[in-house]
Amino acid sequence: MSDNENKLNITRRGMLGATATGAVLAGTGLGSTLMTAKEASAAANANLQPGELDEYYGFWSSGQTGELRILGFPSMRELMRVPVFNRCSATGWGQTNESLKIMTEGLLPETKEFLAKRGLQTYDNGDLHHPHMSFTDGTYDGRYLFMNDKANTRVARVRCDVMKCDKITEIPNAKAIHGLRPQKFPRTGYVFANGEDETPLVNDGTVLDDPSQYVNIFTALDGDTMEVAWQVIVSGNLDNTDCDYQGKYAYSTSYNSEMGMNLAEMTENELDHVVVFNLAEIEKGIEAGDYQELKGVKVLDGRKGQNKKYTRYIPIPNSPHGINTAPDGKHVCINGKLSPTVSIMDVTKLDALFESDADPRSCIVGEPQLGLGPLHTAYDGQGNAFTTLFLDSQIVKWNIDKAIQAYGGADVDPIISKVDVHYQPGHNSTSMGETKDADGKWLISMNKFSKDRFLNVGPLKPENEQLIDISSNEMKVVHDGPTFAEPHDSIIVRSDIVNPVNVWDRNDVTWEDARKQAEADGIDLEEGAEEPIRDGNKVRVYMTSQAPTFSLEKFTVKQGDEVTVYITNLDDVDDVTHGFCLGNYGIAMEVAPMATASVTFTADRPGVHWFYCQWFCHALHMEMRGRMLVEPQGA
Ligand code: K7E
Ligand code: CUA
Repeated sequence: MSDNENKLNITRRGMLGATATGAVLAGTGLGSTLMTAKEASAAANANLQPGELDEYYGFWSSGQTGELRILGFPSMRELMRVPVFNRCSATGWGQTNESLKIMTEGLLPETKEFLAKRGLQTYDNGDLHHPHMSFTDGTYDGRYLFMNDKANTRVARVRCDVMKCDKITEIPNAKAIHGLRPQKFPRTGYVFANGEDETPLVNDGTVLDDPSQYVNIFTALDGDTMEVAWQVIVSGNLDNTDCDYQGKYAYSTSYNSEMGMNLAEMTENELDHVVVFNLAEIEKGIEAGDYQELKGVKVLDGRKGQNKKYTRYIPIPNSPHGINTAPDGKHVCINGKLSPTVSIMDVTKLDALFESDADPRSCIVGEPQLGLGPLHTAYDGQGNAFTTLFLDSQIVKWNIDKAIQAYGGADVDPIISKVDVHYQPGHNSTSMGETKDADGKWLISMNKFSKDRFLNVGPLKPENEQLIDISSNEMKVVHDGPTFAEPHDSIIVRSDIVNPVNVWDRNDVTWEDARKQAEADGIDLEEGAEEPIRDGNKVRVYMTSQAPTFSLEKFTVKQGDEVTVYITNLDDVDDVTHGFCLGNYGIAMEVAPMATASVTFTADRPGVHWFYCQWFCHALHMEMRGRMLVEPQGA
């Protein structure tokens, strides 16, 4: 068809009605210039009026920024950043005693020792890819968010009542926690976490450049305690993971079944695999004592050729990446990455693999060719799937049943439509799409490159996240949202499921240590103390804050004292957060309504040092300040 004929065709089809226009334009990549009436109204929904609240929460990873982000969705307004693996200048995360406790108590002893030699208490960086909410009975329950740190092999949890991180666990034996998912049924339960990088099982330097002795480790944590429940040694490496809606199986992709150490070796095989973990058999194996204990963790052997019922290996083309269970509770899409296919696994056929040693591929019921570079798949809850095509820079909408029929030989095309995205999408997420309550309204395409979509900010560009209306067969890009370094994954949660508080509960566990210390000192945290409490060269300062004053206008310490400042915010009012920033001492922290926060430092600079409240709280906020007087040594 010539260009002219093509245009003519569009015009003629356009006469047939708005829906057909949308379909044709989407197919030609011109879709972004015209909207149907229906699409325009959906776009209007995404652009909320001032003061209007969103229908969903978006929980966004921030990749190597190391924090969790909360967005209002579909407006894409960034609401909050929750520091997790990073240091935060605004909140004092990584500096307050309360945050340092959370960041350090789950580290392995060897890591603490390693960091101490560098003068650190904890890592400063993290690489957070996969935030997922806790489940009850196949849907989000609003209790916790769990997330991985690929950079330093950790798993963290955020409390949804206060939206603060409360646990970070370093995973022993494994390396580079990447894929992470909470158990969907009956509840979370387990949190499954993949170790991506291959290392010797005991990685103490005895084995170095001998990959034949390297392994990878699959970890299940207990989501309630955040302790490691068990681990399984696997063949090949581990990339992404998911689990079923029945509570029987978890499964992970491997792009390096070859156990190669360079690109050529890693991509050598046409088929890599998915490892299926049989949760009941693993629990039986632990009960039977079929494990070795390594760094305090029970480690089972689930490698190929072990003849055990812990794992099965399903060949999948080719370096598969994302793995996503459909809301139908039956089908799982495994995204082929180097293969243009998505492999559909039927979870009801997994029992047979473990019971009768059936052909491992017998659980694959469809393998549609969708386009180049399929990475992740999301769902609308109506039998359709949405797959990101990294190389084609498109999202493809396709029908699962039709793909299964085509695999069985029927002459049907499972592909419904494609839409161009800008550019190179990795993850995508649909509203409630990883739960049984997928609602088919919205999809977010998380694109790795933004190139020319925004004003140029220099060689380092933001990523581009595109909001797509999926309420009709023609997907419609309605919004571009730039983001920084670099969200991989997100979840979109109905707002009624998430109910954070406005003001802290004074009995919160977060400042348990501060309360114990205050009690030992005979002080009420809620009242503060008029003079610092001295204990050798340790000095404790107890203050309260109430807009626009701190309870102390000054306090005096001696040069070299180890000073701990405790602040309890008595403002029992929404949004009246105070802070404590100590000038030229590098100290700053947030003190939210009815919270206690504390920070410890050495007063090694003599002289007059002002502290001030750095969260704007009152018309007299500038006046909310005081002095720390440091007597010089020998005075
Ligand atoms: Cu595809 Cu780390 Cu989820 Cu990135 S992973 S895209
Ligand atoms: Cu208190 Cu600003």
